[in-house]
This record gives sequence, C-alpha cells and structure tokens, in this order.
Amino acid sequence: MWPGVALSLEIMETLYSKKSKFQQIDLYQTRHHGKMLVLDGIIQLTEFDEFTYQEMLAHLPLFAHPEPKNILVIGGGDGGILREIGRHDLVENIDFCEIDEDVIRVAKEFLPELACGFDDSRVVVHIGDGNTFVNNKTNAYDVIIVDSSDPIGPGEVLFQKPFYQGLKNALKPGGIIATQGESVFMHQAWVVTLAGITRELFPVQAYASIQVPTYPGGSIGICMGSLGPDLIRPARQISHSLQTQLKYYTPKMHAAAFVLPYFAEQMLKG
Ligand code: 4ZY
Repeated sequence: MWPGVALSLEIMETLYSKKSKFQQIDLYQTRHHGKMLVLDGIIQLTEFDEFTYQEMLAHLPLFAHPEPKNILVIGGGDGGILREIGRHDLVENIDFCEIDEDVIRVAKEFLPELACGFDDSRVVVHIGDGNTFVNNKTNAYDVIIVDSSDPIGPGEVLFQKPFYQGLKNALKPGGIIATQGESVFMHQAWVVTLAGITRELFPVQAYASIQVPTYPGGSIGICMGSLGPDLIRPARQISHSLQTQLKYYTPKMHAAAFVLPYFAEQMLKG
C-alpha cells in the first residue's frame, strides 16, 4: 500500500505469531516503542504512540455530540477505543463488533493497558462481520466509530458506500460517525473516496488529520459525518479530571485536527 516506503522498528522478541481465521497476527516487544501489534504485516499500534489515534478517533465524535448515550464501535479488537469511550460518563451502552476474536484474545493477554476497555460493564461484545451487524440496526446509535484496518483483507468492505449507508441508517437523529480515514499523504485515492461517500450521505461532513509516528507517513485521517451537530467544535466542555487522563486530545486539538494543508483541502473539496 505504500510503494517505496518502509518503517523499521527494532524488535527484541516475538511474543505471539499465528494465523487466525482472518489474518496473520504478530505481537512484538520492540526496543524503543513498547509492544507492537501487527496484522498481515501492517502496524496496528505501538504502546509508544497508540494514545494519539485512540483518543482522537473516540473523543472527536463523542465531544462533537451533545449527548452521546448509545455507541457502536466496529473493529479495534485491541480495546483502545473502548478504553477512551469509557471515560465518558454520559455514555450508557457500547455495542462492540469485531470480526476476529483472536485479536481480542491477544490484546487481553499482551496489551492490558488497551484491553482494559473490555472491563467496562457498558460494553457488549459481538463477534462477527461489522457490515452485517450494522445492516441489522436502524435508529440505534448516537455515535458510531469504525476502527478498521486498511482496505485490504477483512477491512475492505468497510471502505465502500453500502457500508456507509448502513452506518447512516443505524444512527439516531443527530448522530455522528467517525471512521479510520487513511492518510492524506499515503492514500490519496482512498481519502478522496471516503470524503466523497460521506459528503453524499451526510449533511455535515469533515475530515481530520492527526499525528501517529508509527503509521505510514506519520499521520492518519479521521473521516466524519454528522446528521446534525457541527463536527469541528466540541459541543461540550471537557472536565479537568477527564482532561488530565488524556495525552493528545484537548478542545484546541479538536478544532486544529480539521485544519488541513492546502493540497489536502483541495483534494477533499470534491
Ligand atoms: N486500526 C487502526 C489502523 C489504522 C491504520 C492502519 C492500521 C491500523 N494502517
């Protein structure tokens, strides 16, 4: 997916390496980046910088929504997004749908600081296909978060318009979606596709870009659609106690994430 580009991290030990029903799962101890989860040869997270992605993919939609009570998360078997959602007291229920239960098992064994997200009693785990799950839901969620891998392998269907139509149908009035939106540097065709789909389907649409040093090109996008609320400014204040639990998200970072370089602005105009 990244012609001519490679990222090397020094590995001390392989802690887990096995093929699941869906993909090759590898878990390494790196020298400088903590543990690292790799699926089909692609870095999903390192303990060094996972907070940037988890915080922003969770808190952008949750703070953009005035009253997020019912949440759906698709993908993200490591549990990091659940950990971040769990910090919101307004949230009442979190449906979580992941296709590969082996990823959850590996995270629970090796990545307890992410998999602690599963300990939240509001979380209901569904093992299965996210597209099928969402197509059986209507008017059910205030916020839907899609923490997918890349559009190859099991994640491919999650980058297509019918899936986004299903997400829209599953939202309550005023609902918001936030999806893993690839990189404005590395995956321009995918970014344009995702922005086009959300622009067609949602009255309010925005694209954020955040820094993740161990993702290809060092950044990743978050593609968002809303049936009502503004996305670019938080709808609610953050409490001091929640702010001090975080490392990346602040209300200023919320707004700043949507400010894009000129080439990306042009690319996303449609
Ligand atoms: N699920 C997070 C993730 C995002 C992008 C890439 C890999 C993992 N490339």
